[in-house]
Amino acid sequence: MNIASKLTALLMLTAAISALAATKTVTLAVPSMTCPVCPITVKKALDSVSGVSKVDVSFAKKEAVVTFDDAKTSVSALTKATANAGYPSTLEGKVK
Ligand SMILES: [Cu+2]
Repeated sequence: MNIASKLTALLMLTAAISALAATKTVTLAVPSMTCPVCPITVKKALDSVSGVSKVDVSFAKKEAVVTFDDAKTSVSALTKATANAGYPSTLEGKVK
């Protein structure tokens, strides 16, 4: 193998690894938020999940938009975290 093909192989491997550890954004429906203070609790619960980089909770829409590293956490870990905080949630739409 010459250097050029070794480099190409390395680049392909790097691309494969970063494709595995992708940043995803999901919207969770959190119907049990009943007052404007609830989103604070939901945000705290989601922020504490390792791998989560961004949380936006909307009380008006009763949903949480979460950005996370799917190599470190999963949608089920996120819904479990909100449920443990007293706010069961479900995935809305698709994982992007
Ligand atoms: Cu509340």
